Amino acid sequence: MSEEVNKNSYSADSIQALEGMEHVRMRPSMYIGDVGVRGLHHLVYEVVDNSIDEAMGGHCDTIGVTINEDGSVTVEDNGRGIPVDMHKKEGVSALEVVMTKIGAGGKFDKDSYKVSGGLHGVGVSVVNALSNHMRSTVYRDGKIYEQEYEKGKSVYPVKQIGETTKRGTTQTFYPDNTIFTQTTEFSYDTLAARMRELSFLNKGITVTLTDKREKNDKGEFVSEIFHSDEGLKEYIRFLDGNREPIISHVISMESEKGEIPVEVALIYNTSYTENIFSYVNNINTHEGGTHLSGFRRGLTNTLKKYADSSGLLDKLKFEISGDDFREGLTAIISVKVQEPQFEGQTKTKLGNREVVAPVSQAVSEMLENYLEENPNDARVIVQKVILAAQARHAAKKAREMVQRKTVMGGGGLPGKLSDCSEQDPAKCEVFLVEGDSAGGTAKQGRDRAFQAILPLRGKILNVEKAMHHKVFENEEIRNIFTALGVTIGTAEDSKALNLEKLRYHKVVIMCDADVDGSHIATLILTFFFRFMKELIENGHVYIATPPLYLVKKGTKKEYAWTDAQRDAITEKMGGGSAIQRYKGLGEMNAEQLWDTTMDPSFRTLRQVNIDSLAEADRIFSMLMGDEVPPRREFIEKNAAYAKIDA
Ligand code: 0RA
Repeated sequence: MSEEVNKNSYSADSIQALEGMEHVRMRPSMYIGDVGVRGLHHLVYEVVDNSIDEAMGGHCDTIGVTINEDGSVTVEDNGRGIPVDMHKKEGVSALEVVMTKIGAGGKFDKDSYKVSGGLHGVGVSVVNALSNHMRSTVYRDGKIYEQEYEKGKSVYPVKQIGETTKRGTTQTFYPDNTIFTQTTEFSYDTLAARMRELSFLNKGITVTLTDKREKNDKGEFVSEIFHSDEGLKEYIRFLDGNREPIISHVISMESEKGEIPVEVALIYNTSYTENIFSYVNNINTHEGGTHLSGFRRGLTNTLKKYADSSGLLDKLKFEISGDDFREGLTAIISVKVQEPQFEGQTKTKLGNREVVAPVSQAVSEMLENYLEENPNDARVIVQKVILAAQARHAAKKAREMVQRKTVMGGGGLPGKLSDCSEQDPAKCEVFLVEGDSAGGTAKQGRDRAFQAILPLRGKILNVEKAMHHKVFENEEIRNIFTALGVTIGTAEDSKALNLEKLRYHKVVIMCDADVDGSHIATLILTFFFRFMKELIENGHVYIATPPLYLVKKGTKKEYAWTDAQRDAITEKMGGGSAIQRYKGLGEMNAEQLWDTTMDPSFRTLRQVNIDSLAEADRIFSMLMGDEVPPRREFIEKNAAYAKIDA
């Protein structure tokens, strides 16, 4: 089909639509958040969301996602197929409207049960606009239809290309590398985590993920099938697979009160951490919101009522607080809201007030029933709550000690900290260094104007297994709090982190490039994840990447970070080169450490970010827990570098 025909078929409205598409390409971050790795993967989620909607409407049960050999991604479903008939107002096919008009979505189908998401829900046309090339194939009414696009513009009107007995929609897109300049390479693990999450959140659907770029030992493409018959109940079992439950069942329920579908599942385990994941329209609401408030209210009220009437609290000398009911709790809340209002820094906080009561009621009803039917479990939970209240008192005292020293300047900065001279936190970095000896080298090698060094002694406390007051009593951890200048706890939220006084905007974990080093880095990261999540969420945490090898020949010196690099350098230098394997930071002198790992103009820092809190939680609980086999499996699979920052 020629350009000419194509141009003539556009009405005035669709020219506006084109301008909309230009806007997406000019300001992609406004639509997909960013144009980095995260934004790139959002493209896939956006296309998959449409198929999930089709499935939630009861029209399809199977979704396939394929990373193709050429780097493109194909998403297919066995739904009704996007309609291809002429759209009266636009003068082109409905498919073309959906694909090329911003905000068209599937909204012309009023009957379908569709809720649009916050971060996603921008429409597949945004994916199209940000793709070099895209192809939609529709299997519908016995026919196969096709249309292709370039940078969001149709290349030809929808055409029939064959006949079929199939039903469904298949879409393939090639992300535009002039927009995704950092990378256009999809990560299988990132996509797998999201597809797994989606299958738990939407039970009954089968999602298959295939990577055609890679074959396994048997010569087959890497592929996984995600399917959950029990939904959130199963999700809880998956998340808590490495923790020990203290009650006999996962408690769960589904309800639809005030036309708001609510699903909740929870369990209590022996740990001291609270893990609540909340979702609105399949989107993880990191910052919580009204559904989370409703959950907390329902949980606290019901357990309090039960505990009061049971007489178990009679001997308790102090008040029980809301937090005490959530120690060792793993819970998932998933609600569907027609017009969600997203608030907060990252627009992941639900604002709709009408959601509080339905969630709170659902949780109360669910718990009342469970406690009634399982008196043994009820007693175990109440006892856990009492223990938590006692521990909280101890922790409060310990924490106040830390705070007093931090805020009042009583104890001043930790003696081990070598501070920098710059006062503006935005320009300052602090290196948390494994061991006093490497700390000494780093202190000599650094640029003292803006780089501070805090050496940490040996293995820091495993916070995953420690009670909270132990954490606040730990000297290394107190040093981290004091050095960073952050405090925990506000009148409103006893666990909120106050970052206002953060003294360094870059917090760099620098450990040996070996198994022990990555264990220590993981311990520090676990501490940040559990006690300073906001530090990670605001992008302040980094991991330094010291080299593994030094290759020398005469006066020539080059560093290598991988075995492949080492081999390439040895080859380049020709015969007679010597390889030094760095077993630890301590083997480098100050100059080498600066050159390779600390100099901002040369070093590589890996920024730690948490795409999926649920996945991070599961990995930390596994890495830090008691079960050895899953940990070994994970470490073997991620031998080169544990992918805790994925
Ligand atoms: C609106 C109406 C109809 C189908 C769809 C949307 C639809 C959209 C997508 C996006 C990906 N897969 C999809 N499958 C279906 C059809 C309405 C009808 O047939 O009556």
